[in-house]
Amino acid sequence: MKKLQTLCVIHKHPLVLLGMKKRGFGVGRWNGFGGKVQPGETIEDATRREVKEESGVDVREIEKLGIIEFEFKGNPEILEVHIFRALDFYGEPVESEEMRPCWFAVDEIPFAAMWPDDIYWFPLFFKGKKFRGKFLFDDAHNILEHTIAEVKLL
Ligand code: 95L
Repeated sequence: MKKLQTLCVIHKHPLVLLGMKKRGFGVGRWNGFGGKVQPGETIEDATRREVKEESGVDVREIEKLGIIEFEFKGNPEILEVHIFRALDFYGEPVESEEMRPCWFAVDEIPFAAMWPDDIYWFPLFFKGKKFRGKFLFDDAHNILEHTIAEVKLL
């Protein structure tokens, strides 16, 4: 059972926009913006919609840089997360019910307060490399197994 999800990280070098998740899954962590793909919607459209809902901005071009499958031990569903980079956007970030946006320098990313997989792929992401990976988490969100690799094509 696979669930398609989107994740967008806005990268205006040397800064990155992340959102503190205020409720729901991943609460208390700095996240990219994203969520579920709805029926009839493309993955790109879902990415743009979720970024707008959660941060208030309209992203310009988005580029898919990664696909990662996340599995939680004891849960049969696999989250297939399509990870996008946006280099520019229209509007100003605003806090939503879900997220509190904040800019971070690329060399001061708060990895200790983020999902533990981020430290494995952010370095590739910042270089604009494409990547594929899989992570298996336990119930406390510790990484039990992982693979991550740069790829030529997604
Ligand atoms: N910036 N990274 C994220 O926002 C992120 C990273 N890893 C995850 C792993 C499982 C999951 F359900 C969500 C995320 C996630 N949002």
